[in-house]
Amino acid sequence: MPAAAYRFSLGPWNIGRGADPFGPVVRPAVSFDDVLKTAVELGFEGIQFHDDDAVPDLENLSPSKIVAEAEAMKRKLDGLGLVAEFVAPRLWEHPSGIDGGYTSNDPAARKWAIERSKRSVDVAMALGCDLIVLWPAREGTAVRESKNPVTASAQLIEAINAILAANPKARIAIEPKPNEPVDHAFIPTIGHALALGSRSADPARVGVLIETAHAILAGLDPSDEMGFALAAGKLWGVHLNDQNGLKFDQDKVFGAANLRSAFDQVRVLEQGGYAATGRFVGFDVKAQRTQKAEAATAHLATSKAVFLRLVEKARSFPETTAAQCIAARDYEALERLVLEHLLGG
Ligand code: 3MF
Ligand code: MG
Repeated sequence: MPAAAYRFSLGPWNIGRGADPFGPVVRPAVSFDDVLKTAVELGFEGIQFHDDDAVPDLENLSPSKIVAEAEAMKRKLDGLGLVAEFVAPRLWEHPSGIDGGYTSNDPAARKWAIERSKRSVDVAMALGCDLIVLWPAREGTAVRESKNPVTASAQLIEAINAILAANPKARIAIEPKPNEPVDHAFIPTIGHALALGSRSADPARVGVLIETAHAILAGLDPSDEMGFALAAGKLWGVHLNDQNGLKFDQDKVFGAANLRSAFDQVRVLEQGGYAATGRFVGFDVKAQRTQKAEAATAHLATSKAVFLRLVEKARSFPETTAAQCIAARDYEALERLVLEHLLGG
């Protein structure tokens, strides 16, 4: 039987303008149509959307107009053979989300966040996808005493329940991150996300999206986070990238900082049968600021190429020899086997 094939996705923010906290943009804006063109050229089938990527200016549009615009976007995707992977309500850039959305200390802001999330559900359905990604970016604190974590947990469940109630088909994938932009996030790990989902009104419709860099920032092994979610049938998306230790969220090319860790992530996706679920291998990678405009999509091509090379490495891994090392409790021999395999020996 042929091995299951992976499907790849990218987000429009992956093709950025090169701004960083210390300097302005260095490349011209890329139109959404050109992002879609790039996706097709690079062999990516899925598009990851923020709600306002799909429907710009949606805050100023009526619910019916939002749906009409999302339907127009769906027709555009159809014409190119692309599909929407998920829609994420972008709460963290709007003035109402300044202190977080669902856990803001301002009740009007909390109401806004839930309403906006319901509009995201409408956008997703019109795009023909049922997955809502929640990156709880500002749901946390910079000053620890500014919010009550007991109350915040209840508010997060309330928001999740409101999204689930908005449409019986909607599913939620929580994308945890321990810090940045906040100091302490309320849902820092996959364990927190799954625990929260299990306390929702419909746990079967709440899963997770795992980003490599976020797991590393939490001091955890990304492949173990993936294994934990896969075992629970809850790994509904990934944001593969890389991260060189505990510093700002780097969104480096997959495998660029730690090729062995990238191998372990691919291997656990293979072991957990991820490809057969039909879910996407998504990347959350940034082009380096130094890249010239015409070469500012190389990071996506490289991430995908590295992933596919590592699939070959995972499928050709000498499992029988590895099992013998494990049976003999000779983990030094196993270490050597892994390293030689990765070195091409
Ligand atoms: C966070 C995310 C996105 C962000 C994106 C832009 C779904 O890790 O994946 O939300 O918007 O990374 O910074
Ligand atoms: Mg991400």
